[in-house]
Amino acid sequence: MWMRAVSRFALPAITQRGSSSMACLPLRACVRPWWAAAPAPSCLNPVELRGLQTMVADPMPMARNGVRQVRTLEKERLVEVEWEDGGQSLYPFTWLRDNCQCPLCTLQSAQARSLLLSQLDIHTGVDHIQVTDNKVCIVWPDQHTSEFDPEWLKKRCFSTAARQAMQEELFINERLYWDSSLHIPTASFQDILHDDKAALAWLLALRRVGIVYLKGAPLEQGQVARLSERIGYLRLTFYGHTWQVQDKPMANNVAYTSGMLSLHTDYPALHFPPGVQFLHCLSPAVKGGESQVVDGFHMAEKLQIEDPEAFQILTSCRADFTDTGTDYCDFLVQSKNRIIDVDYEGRVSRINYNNATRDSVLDLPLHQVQPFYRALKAFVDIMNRPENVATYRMESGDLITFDNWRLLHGRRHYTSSPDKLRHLEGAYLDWDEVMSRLRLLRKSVHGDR
Ligand code: OGA
Ligand code: NM2
Ligand code: ZN
Ligand code: ZN
Repeated sequence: MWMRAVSRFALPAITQRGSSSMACLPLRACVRPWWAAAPAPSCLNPVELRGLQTMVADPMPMARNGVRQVRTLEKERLVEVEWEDGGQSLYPFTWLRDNCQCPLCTLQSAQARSLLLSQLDIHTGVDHIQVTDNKVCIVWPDQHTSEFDPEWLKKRCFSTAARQAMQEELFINERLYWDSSLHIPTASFQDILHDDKAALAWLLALRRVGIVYLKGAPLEQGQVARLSERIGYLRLTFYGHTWQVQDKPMANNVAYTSGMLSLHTDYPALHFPPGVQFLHCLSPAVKGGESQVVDGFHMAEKLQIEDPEAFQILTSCRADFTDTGTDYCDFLVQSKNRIIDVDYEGRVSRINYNNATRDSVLDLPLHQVQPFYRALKAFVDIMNRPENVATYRMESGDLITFDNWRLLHGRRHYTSSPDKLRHLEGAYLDWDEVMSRLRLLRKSVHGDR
């Protein structure tokens, strides 16, 4: 039977909302970008919404991107564009010259810059500027001319709000935080393979929620590879292109036993751990083996609030990880990772934690050892609280997809029966490839606008 954490109807709900109720909204009328404007799916029980974009005010009024007038501010070396809706945008001369879209400066077939920095005068002036056919035309002092499309310019406006909107459009960093009451967004494996709308809803939920449950995958190996081809290609590691999670003699990893797996992220022994993980259940355990997940970003936020000292330690001290054995080939891997990675603005960007591969080598001065253990235990205690852990049981044909940089996952011990082996097949992908497919699907489903 389904456990509480799995919501069968969740993902189609996202799709419907995404395609119907939004269609009549003006482009810029919502706080979120147009393609993300669907309300939080009702199936989710998000604890909080996190992400810059939710705090961004309407970056640009929606009206036509018509240009009313342009002028140069010579002293500041800026072009000022006044839009028909009354707004204004400023663009540095140097940036405009660098981003000339003409065939001499841009290789159009690759949409790549061919103008070299050695050819760029970063002190250039402007000889002449005017609006022709609603395009901004600039003649540079050497008589080279550039033409800029107003829509193109507007998206690249340097105001804080416009930059934030553009970054959210590109990277979709908004997150829905959750706890044990999560109903995991769920979709049909076949739909995702064959329907672009379903695939888009899948990847959007994977990004925002961090986990999506797929049902109805054929009961044979090769399905995680098939699903990865829907995106691009999978990530090869020392455990192979895909890997078989089974109780194996002389296991080269604790995952390949029937033991419980405490909450972990996969592969912190690599400095660049896989971003996304797929696990396909081919045969469940007769008894035990239930899955558990927690929202690592949410747990890190809780730690920061409850125990700022522990958060400080786990975001600054690097722990050593190690992994050795033979699989795809022989390996002896070492890494140094912070348990909680934060970006340049202090926002949590990745969790790196697998207690099994945490090395006995601990490269910390003596006096930092006990504080490190105290901090790590505080974090693990929070993530183990029943109110934070979502539990589900995978049945044959179920395929779970999740953000391995954000979620920690585990499983209960299971009873190994020799005539019916528990068998999951897994594969990794990276976020760059997944995000690439997400952007392309967004374009093909919704069009450029
Ligand atoms: C793993 C893992 C989960 C499971 O192989 O790393 O977390 O349910 N497996 O066996
Ligand atoms: N497996 C499942 O960090 C880890 O060792 C995760 C990886 C063996 C590919 C387990
Ligand atoms: Zn040019
Ligand atoms: Zn794992």
